[in-house]
Amino acid sequence: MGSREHATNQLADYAKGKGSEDQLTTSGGVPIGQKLATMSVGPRGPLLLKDHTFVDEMSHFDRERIPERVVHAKGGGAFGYFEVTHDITKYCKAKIFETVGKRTPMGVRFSTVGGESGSADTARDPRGFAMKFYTEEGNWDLVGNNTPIFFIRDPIFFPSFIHTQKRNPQTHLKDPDAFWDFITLRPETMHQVSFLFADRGTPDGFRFMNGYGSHTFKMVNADGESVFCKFHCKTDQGIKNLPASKANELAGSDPDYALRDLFNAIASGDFPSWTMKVQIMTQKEAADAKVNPFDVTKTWSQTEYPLIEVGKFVLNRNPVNYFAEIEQIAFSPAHMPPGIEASPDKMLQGRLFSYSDTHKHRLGPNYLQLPVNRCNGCEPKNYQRDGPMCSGDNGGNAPNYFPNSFSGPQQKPCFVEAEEECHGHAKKYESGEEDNYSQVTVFWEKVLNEESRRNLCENIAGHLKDAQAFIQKRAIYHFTQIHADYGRMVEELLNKHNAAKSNM
Ligand code: HDE
Repeated sequence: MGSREHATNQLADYAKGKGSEDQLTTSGGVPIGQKLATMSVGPRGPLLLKDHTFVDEMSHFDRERIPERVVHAKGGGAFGYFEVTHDITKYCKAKIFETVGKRTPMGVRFSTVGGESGSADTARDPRGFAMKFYTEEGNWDLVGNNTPIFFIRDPIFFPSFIHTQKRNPQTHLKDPDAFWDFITLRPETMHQVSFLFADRGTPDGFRFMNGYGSHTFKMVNADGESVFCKFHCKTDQGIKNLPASKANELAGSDPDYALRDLFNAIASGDFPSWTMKVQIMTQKEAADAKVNPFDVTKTWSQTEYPLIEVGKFVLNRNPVNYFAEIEQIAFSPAHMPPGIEASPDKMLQGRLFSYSDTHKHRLGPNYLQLPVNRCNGCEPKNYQRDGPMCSGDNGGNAPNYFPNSFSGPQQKPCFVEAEEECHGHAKKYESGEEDNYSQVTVFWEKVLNEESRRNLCENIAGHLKDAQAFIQKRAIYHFTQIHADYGRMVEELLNKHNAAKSNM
């Protein structure tokens, strides 16, 4: 390989491993004798439609693209295993946690959120951290981010919030007003915005960041008792972030920086790993909690709900084919095995619907039959049939209706979800006036040091400077509610930018 890195040398490595070449065929498997020319009448054409090799090739090419993910379009991933290191069976009956030392195959897809699939890896953006555990009781997808919180607390805002970061409907450019207009109209975004514009908003690739389930989930044990929990996956490589200037530079010089880094690390045997921990809250604690434990714009205190170690996961295999294994991998928060359930978190509830809905559009209704999405050794048995691209046995000759008296798949009471008590009045509860600032004040005062506070304000001002004055004013108002110094520092920096603009 000489001095070439693994990602650059991929083709040569393939050839070395492959040895002799295969016979070229059509997509139907028919051997091809000549692929260096189309069939034409005489050397100057025209072409003949009877050249089915050409038609086969071209018509497939014409259909190569599938819709990219509406968010998280740019990403990379890898595969490996999860290993239990500590016993949590008193909380959770999921088979994946059954015994210490048990290993379960898994895959992770890392991504940026707002950009298109060709966009730069080093953009200031949360990073997607989507995990798929191939458990023997069905796949468990923990579809998280590298942040423990999120911008909004009601899923009704998600499409609009995302539109503010996509392209302006007329200019097709990123809009300087839209993001800050929305953010300042919905101050529940302040916590995540402050996290995003701080140093962790530009992680150094995918290996040096944590992953979080972010939402509150429910764990159920073998006796049917349930607790609420949050998942934290701490990078064993340590946290490493890129300075804003370096991130900007890399966006131009190596937009695929994070994908390259992950591929090379795994190809050279430097396997990244993460330690999984959980926070646990009892039903009683949840009922008495001062802070809404189901609000994804908030964290849980780690003093009151300490981190409990569960296991670790290691990524030790690069995808063999990016499209088959990474573009087609399809996560959904609704994919939960017995023992792991949803909490009432409204955002999580909204996501339970959205993901399989988008996959049915992006990959088709039988997307779970694609090899990368199939569960491990637990053949699905149900009454769903047919549909485009059905590639399994389609239920074979078993009955296709339920209930039936003819040996079709049967339910088992041990898999019923934990009972849940719910009461309240059905109405649309506007949550904009809830506590939006107090945890951000703690973040400013206790988590950030002086240098990172400065970086945060500079990163915000550098972005907010292009928005209209009334939007800047509204932003300063919210930062001041968090901390007077926060508001003042952003204001001073904005004044400098605005003065420089008016001198131009
Ligand atoms: Fe997603 N999100 N999201 N999201 N999300 C998608 O699903 C959505 C949210 C996250 O590598 C989409 O397959 C709604 C929070 C990751 O393939 C879509 C809401 C968190 C990925 C979708 C949220 C995430 C997605 C787009 C608000 C962190 C990439 C394509 C209610 C806890 C997964 C797709 C991958 C992808 C919807 C909010 C993480 C449209 C409606 C909060 C890591 O279904």
